[in-house]
Amino acid sequence: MNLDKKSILLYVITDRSWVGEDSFEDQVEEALKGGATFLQLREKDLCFDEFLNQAKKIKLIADRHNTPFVINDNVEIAIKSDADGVHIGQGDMNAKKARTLIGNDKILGVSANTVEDAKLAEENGADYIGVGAVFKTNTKEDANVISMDIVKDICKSISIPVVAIGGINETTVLNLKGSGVDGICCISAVFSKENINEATKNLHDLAKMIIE
Ligand code: TZP
Ligand code: MG
Repeated sequence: MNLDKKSILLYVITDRSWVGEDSFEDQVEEALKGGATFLQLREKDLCFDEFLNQAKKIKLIADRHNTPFVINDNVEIAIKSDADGVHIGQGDMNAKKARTLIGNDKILGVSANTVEDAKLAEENGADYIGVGAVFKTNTKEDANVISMDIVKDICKSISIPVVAIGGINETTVLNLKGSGVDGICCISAVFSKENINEATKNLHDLAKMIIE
């Protein structure tokens, strides 16, 4: 599928570890109301059935807001929940196989932190690339910070959209200006906040300032 780069301007990934008074679904709804343009369901601890049920519930919310919705890591959950696609890392199923399984009409996102991996992912049918961590983050323990030069080189070497991830918040985001990325991806800068709607609106405005 041909993904419009505008749809990844503010890409939000769920994180249930921040669930407090509001339910997980309410938090997601607030992020979408606030202007998230793309949504990924990321679950590291749910069993298959729980993951699938959650995916079906979140898909209804995403559909109501007309927001593209992908599943992290798990191609089978993406297919069974009829999500709009799947996002895979270098350690997950390979991109070519994922593309074959989901078909050409679904979205395939791939994480890549080298020019070589990004080019290969594009060749293998990725619709967009996720690159990072671009800044230090506590959300993913094994995430290495990559240099802005690598981010720039990746953006220059492929023609599909690139979204930056890792440690992006209202104070770091403007450092991405000039990097060539098409959007920002945030977890804690959205879901750790008391007012998710306001945080998302703010990040949406800031994201527009870094896009060329
Ligand atoms: N992949 C690279 S960094 C990261 C992931 C999933 C975590 C991003 O979380 P945050 O809270 O936006 O830094
Ligand atoms: Mg993964």
